[in-house]
Amino acid sequence: MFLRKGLAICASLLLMAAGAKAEAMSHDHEGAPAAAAQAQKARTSDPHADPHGDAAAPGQSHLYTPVAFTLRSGIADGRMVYIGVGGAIDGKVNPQLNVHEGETVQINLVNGEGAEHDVVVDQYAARSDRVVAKGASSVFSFVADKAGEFAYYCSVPGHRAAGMEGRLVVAAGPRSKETSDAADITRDPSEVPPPIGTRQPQVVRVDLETVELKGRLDNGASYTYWTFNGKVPGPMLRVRVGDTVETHLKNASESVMVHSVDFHAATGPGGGAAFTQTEPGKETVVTFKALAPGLYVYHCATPSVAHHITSGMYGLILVEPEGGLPQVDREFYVMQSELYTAKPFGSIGEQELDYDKLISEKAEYFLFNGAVGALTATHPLRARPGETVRIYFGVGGPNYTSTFHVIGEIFDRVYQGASLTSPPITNVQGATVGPGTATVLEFKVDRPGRYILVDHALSRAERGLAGFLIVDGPKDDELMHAGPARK
Ligand SMILES: [Cu+2]
Repeated sequence: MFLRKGLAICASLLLMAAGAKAEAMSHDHEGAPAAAAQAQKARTSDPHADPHGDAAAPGQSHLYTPVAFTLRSGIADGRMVYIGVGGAIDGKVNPQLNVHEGETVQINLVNGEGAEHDVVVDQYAARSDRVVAKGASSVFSFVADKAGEFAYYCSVPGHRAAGMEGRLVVAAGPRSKETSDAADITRDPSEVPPPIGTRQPQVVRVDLETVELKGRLDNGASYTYWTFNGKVPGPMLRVRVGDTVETHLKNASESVMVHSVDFHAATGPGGGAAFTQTEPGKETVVTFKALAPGLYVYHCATPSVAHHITSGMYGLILVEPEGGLPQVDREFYVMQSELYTAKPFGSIGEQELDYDKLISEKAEYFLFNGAVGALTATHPLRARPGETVRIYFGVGGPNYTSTFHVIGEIFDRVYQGASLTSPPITNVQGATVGPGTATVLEFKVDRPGRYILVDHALSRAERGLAGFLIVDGPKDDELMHAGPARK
């Protein structure tokens, strides 16, 4: 078990690295089907994960859209097995295939090691053609018109006994449409307010609305997020030192919970939370003076605070020093958090918080900007070679410390602890950022390619935590190329 998991992690990192490499070696890397992009695409387009499709209009019929699975033959722990490819079954040995009554099921069989194989489901009198050579594939489909639990297996003599058998579970009744009406709650990392410039201190009004809504956590999975302004993280706020920040906190009338806001940029009881405990349908106002420059987390501080934070209630406020920050070409807003669902990572359907896991810090999901795929499939970061990039990075948490790293890049400057009044440290591989804190990172992107944002506690990449920085432009072989040094 341990070995298999370890291999799965290695394999997916290799895939990502291979993706980055293929990307870097190609001019036309938007068109190059790099492995990481494919892996991501498999997640986003896997019809099993979301049979209704992301683009589908609510209420539209998807009865005839097949629920597709890809199985690859292979060896695991010395046994002959099927290995799931893509979506919720990715990397799983003899994965359970979950469908609903009445759905058309399509199974793609890929020969992964060269022996002859097929897939048979007796109860539906359904079978694939045999695949006889490595790389060969076949496809078959059937309508799952009987609810129940059935075996799928390889009918080549001896193979079923050798391990090639899994379960097809047909749930009674149609699949709930719950995930197709889930909102996109992910925050676009390019949503950074413009620099303040050189103006005098003034009163700045900030409007925050706390909104509880069903959002897409992953393809085929939803979660009832609690948010500031409907996105995760909440809006990035930008003021200057000496400004007076007048915050109006409105709690939407549809809310179930009381919410509030605690600004780490503020000095005073609860960072403002003492004055902003807000009932549904009500509004509170708190005003504070931004005394110290820096990049600060804000979050809901209504008990249980960890529950409100994990559900999406956090954001960043930048208090610029007088005169602002040095100009850069691109600024991005990225926040990390973790989620403690009752069902394991990758489960389909509506996910619920598990309070015991939350208080014992056993996270299922690790997320950049609110959801799996937020910074890969939905909103990858983009820049051009030669541009300078600044990332405002914060950890909502509520519990895990991040070692933020961009694979294939070195941070030219890191403002440790997000202190903007201390000199930044230079030439740094990773920034350690604890929960409820932040950092500012700057670097120049020198070479085109796809760079991967991670927390270098890389097991978390297996639980949703990854982002892309896509750098388009002419390649520069001086900095890196495949093969030996050139004369
Ligand atoms: Cu709250």
